[in-house]
Amino acid sequence: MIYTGQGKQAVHLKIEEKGKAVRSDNGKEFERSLEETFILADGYKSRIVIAVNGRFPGPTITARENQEVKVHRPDGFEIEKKEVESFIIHPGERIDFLLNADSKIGTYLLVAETLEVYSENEYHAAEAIIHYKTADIQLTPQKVTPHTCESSGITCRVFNCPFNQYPSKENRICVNFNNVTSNDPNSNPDEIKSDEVVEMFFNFAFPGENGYTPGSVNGHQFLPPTIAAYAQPDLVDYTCDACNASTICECTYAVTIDKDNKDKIYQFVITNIGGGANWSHPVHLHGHSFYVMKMAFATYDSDGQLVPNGGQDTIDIICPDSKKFCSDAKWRNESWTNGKHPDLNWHNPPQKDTIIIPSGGYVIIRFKADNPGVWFFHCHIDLHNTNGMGMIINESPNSQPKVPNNFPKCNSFENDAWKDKYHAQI
Ligand SMILES: [Cu+2]
Repeated sequence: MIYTGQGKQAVHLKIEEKGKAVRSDNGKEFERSLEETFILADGYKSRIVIAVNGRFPGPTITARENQEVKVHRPDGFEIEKKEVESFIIHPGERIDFLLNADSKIGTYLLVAETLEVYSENEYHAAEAIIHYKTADIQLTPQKVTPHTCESSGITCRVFNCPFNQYPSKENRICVNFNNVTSNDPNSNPDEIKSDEVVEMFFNFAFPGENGYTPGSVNGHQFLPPTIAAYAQPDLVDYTCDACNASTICECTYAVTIDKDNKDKIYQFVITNIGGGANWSHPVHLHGHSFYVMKMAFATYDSDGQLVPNGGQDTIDIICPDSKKFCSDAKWRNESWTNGKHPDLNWHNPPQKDTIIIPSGGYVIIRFKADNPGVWFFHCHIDLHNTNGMGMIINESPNSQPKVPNNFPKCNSFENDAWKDKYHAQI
């Protein structure tokens, strides 16, 4: 199942190849047909995989009308199932969920709604019909509204929120990755237990000044190399000398880990703090899955609103620079340094390869550097990573297998015709 959405339009909720989207944007509806339904055999369990392909955060996926979904395998790693009313899926994530066809036999809606604050009479959602095999055909199930939880007597549980809580009137509570236990047969948290942990801070945000606030990691706006970084490592210009704690610069930002390939344990503290924190960022690491050890949020008031200056840079973390770029963040309590954070999840931490970094918050991940390579580490919102919110993790360069002889090489070049024209102009 693929959801495609752009900003204020939920465009498609495709179910298998034959299924078409049923679209409902602001009350406009397309005609429904039986081919657009998703048939569940009564009494059976169905496993549905959803991947999101969108430029903006969200959507929330909901099975309506008293049917709970069981979140089963976020990013392909099994967890102890979470029964929730809905879950939020961010760009780059995949979520398997189970749907039991054990409600009253009938026709229901599966709904993907955008994650935004609606004004009155505004609603953007895509819908698909879930039709029980023995139910009468009913192509117009009850319409959904964004206020289902408000009017229900039962508080809705929502999985994977990019924030700590909803406004109280919404009658929804958040379940996040701190509340998840791995149940994956290949999970082995012992592999990331060590007294010698290498800890690194990475701030994914939009810091800057004078109108220049590009997407960046630790204040480095990513400049993609013009050659293949893995195949031609000596030709990559990794110079980032112009960057420091109080400057935003553009360069091919890379951090080398595990130079001698000792299979060290790395702890990344991925932050979204300081003056450049606003969106939440689904951050994706290539080449690895990682254990989610901790997710921390900014401070919210009792009505679910972010408290101004309530980010984690005023709580657990300190940013020494006066401009609040937070490119050189540290733990406020020095004794937490190098993997000693006192509140890590050691009870079967879940594994992921993409994790939402809440606005004003941080996420601690751990992994073992056992996969030499040149790995992109980036926000999965296209607008953000093409704006510079990405970097290279160069892992164990001395152990990276060489490309075959005569492997094609590439380089940047100037087209002669273009060059003549360009130089004629200047
Ligand atoms: Cu982002």
